[in-house]
Amino acid sequence: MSEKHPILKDKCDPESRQRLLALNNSKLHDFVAHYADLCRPDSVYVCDDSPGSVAYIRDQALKLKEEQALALPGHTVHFDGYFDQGRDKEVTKYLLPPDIQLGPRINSIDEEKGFKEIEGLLAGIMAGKQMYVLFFCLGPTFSEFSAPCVQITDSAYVAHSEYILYRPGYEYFKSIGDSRDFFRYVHSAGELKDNVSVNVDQKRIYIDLKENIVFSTNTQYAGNTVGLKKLSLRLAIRKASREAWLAEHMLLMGVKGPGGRVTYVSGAFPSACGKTSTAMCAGESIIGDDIAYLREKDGSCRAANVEAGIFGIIQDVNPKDDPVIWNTLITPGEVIFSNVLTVKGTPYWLGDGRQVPEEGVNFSGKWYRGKKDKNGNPIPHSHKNARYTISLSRLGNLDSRADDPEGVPLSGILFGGRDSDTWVPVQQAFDWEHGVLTMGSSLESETTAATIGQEGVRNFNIMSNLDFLSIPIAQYIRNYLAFGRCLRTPPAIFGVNYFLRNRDGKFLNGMEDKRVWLKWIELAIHGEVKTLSAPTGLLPRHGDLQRLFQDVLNKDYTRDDYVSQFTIRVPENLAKLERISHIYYAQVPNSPQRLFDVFEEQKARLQALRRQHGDYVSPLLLA
Ligand code: SPV
Ligand code: MN
Repeated sequence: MSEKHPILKDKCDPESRQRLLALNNSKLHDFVAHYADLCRPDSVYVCDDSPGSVAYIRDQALKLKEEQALALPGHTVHFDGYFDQGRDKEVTKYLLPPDIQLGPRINSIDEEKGFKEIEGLLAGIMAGKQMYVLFFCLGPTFSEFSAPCVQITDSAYVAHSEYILYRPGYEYFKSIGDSRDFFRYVHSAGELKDNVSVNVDQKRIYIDLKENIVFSTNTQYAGNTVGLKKLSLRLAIRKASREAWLAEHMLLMGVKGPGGRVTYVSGAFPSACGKTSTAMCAGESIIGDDIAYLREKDGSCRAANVEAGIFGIIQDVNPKDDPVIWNTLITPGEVIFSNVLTVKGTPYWLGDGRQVPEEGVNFSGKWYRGKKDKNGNPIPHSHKNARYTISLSRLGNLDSRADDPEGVPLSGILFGGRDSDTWVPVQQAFDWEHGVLTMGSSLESETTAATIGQEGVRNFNIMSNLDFLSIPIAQYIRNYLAFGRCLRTPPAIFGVNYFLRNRDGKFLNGMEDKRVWLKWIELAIHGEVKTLSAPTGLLPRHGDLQRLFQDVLNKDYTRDDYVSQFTIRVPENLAKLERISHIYYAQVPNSPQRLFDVFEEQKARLQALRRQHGDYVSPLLLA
């Protein structure tokens, strides 16, 4: 290796070189050498799975001030730049040859042009810095789900986050020998000032699907930089499409049923729509909160968590709404807080239930109450998208099968978005196809006032995976339909809506109601509740929910509550079908005809119900 790649001999200390040599993989060696040459770091540090490597990275993050120590042992804070507080869709693009098209909803750039641009940005970008080379495994190691990955980064914060969020992969990498089948990521935070990326206009996230490489420059926010998170999801979706499995933006959890039974379900929700809080529901067990792989095995559906940690939204984590995470965040142990407010080593965030401090340090620098941005808008003390990074192993509610190399048997899939006026809180699809098309492929989510100015704008977001699709939307739907056909008993599909409001704009459900929906879903999966047939799916009966509200929340659930929440809103449901059909007609080339047929059938059922009972139909009128 060293003769072939003198650059590595020059840049690596003997231990790092030894670690690279022990991985007898020429593609890996070529990759590291090429980017060491191009990025021109002062030195290259190669990590393995040892505690020494992790400790080195943690120390570097502090030493280089990408993180600062907080008062509690193990706690650190990291700040991303003021304009680097979330995933940046505008500058995230697939590098595509002229003969490949992903459709108008998916961002891309000509391969040659994009590659030239990104290599230009990477040239010399690590001068004065150290390059870290790290190995991880997506999914449990030594299993059918395993996907080995190598990350190059000059950010110790990114590397540190990955040690918390993913399973170690150096030893696993040894086992793949000279295989060429692994994912690669090249990241540089670029030039830093006050520890944040300054060249925001040169922020790019470019994805090379042919080579399975993602490039990320001039950004630090984890969703743009941590290769194994959303960058890998894009690569995995393409790989899954080739190999007939599914790579999904889904939580994975166990729901307890009668007699100690545990039923595994996954759930797709767009960002900030209750995915983590569902996975963390009291009394149930979490496997993962963000990305799951689904595979067919002997005719049944198995699912595994791709990750080993949580990069969770911290807003509203408080002792009442999320006691388990709250406790983790106030206990010594490894936590990276990002974009919160810190006051003398104590982190504060929105909705933490504490008095907002007068001043401190946040993503805007020194913060004081009343601070405004350039446009005169108040700067909150902590960013809405402020996060915490923890290992799942910290949680007492971690499911005992979270690392099972076989995955867990998946019996249900939930689809939910922010929907003020259309879907009932919970309903079961008639079958796989009906669920995939009218729920997953029809998923939408409303923006909140705080994000894009105008409130209530619905965004289409198929399976909550639109931001990450690396195959045409129509292909993705076909893959889903085919996947279901391979299964003896496909998972039952449920549409859920935590955000339904009444005419006065008041939410109809409490945060905890989802605990009841989960119990009902568990029973419905096993055929242990009778359902009512609505045009949009199978609805719970009042009696079952009343019993479950009593058992789970010790609450009364009146007939009035039930009727207001489960009334079929015919005009809104018809309007939704219209909207979604239009998107598929106008913006999704080659949409499957079955999709339009199933929409037409649903429309006909809704119209028939309206002829019989009017626009708003009480569930008590259904059989
Ligand atoms: C999401 O936004 O869906 C997240 C966080 O899970 S990010 O890493 O930004 O994707
Ligand atoms: Mn996510």
